[in-house]
Amino acid sequence: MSMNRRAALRALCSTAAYTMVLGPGVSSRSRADESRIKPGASSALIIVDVQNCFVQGGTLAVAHGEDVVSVINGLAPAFQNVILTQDWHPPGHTSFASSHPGKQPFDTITLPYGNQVLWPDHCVQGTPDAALDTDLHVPEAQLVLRKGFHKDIDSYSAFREADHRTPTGLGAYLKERGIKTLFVCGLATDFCVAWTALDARSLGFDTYVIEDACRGIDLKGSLAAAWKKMRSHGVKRIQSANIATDSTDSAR
Ligand code: VGL
Ligand code: ZN
Repeated sequence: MSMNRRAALRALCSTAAYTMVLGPGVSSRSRADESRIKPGASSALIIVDVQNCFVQGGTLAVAHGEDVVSVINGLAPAFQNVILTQDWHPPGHTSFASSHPGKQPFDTITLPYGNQVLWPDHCVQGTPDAALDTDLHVPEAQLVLRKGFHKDIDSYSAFREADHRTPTGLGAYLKERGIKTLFVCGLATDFCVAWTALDARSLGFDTYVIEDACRGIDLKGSLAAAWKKMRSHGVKRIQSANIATDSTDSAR
C-alpha cells in the first residue's frame, strides 16, 4: 500500500470515529458520549394516533399515554418531515364490540380478513375523542393521515389496512417525497405503532421506533410480542435521547 493510500485510510478512519452515516439522511456521532442521530432530509417522524381517545379520559385510554406528548413535542422540531396519523372510525365500525351482539371489549373474533380484537367504541369521526391530543404541539406536521375509515376493515397500520391489501397511500406519499428512513412514535406501541413499523420495513424503509415516545396497551403479553416481532423484522429500538434536537446539537 502506498504511503498516500495509507494516510488517506488513516484520515478516513479517524473521521469515522466521530461521524457515522447510518443510512440516507441519517448520521450519528459514534463516540459513546456523542451517540445521537441527526435526522436529515430523507428522514421522517411518524406520530401515530396521539389522540384524546388514547390518553387519560379517552374511550380507549392507554396507561400513561399522555406522557408521550411532551416527549414528542420536544422531538418534532428535530425533523424536517413530520407526519401525524389519526384513528378515524365511522359509527358502528367493525372493530367496536358494540357492533357484534354478545361480544365484550377485548374479546377476539374472526373477520373475513383474520383475527380482530374488539374495542370499546373509540375515535369516532368528528368527535372530540378522535381529535389530536389537546397538548400536542406539532405545527411542523406536513400531513395528517386518517385511517380506519372503512366500516368493515380495521387499520392499525398507517400503511395498510387490516386486510393486508388495502393501502392508505402513505407508502407512495413518502416514496414520492424521497423519504427513506422513518422514526415511529405514539400510541399504542403494540398495536398501531408496531403495525406501522412492521409495514414500513416490508415497504423497504429503514425504521426506528422511539420507545419512550410510545406507550403500549399490553393485552395478554402483546407488548413483549410486538417488540420481539419488530426486532426480528429489523426495526431498531431507540430512545428519544438518541435523537439530536437543535439544543443538544448547539450545546456541543
Ligand atoms: C389502536 C386499538 C384500536 C392504536 C387503534 O392506535 O394502537 N389500538 N385502534
Ligand atoms: Zn381503532
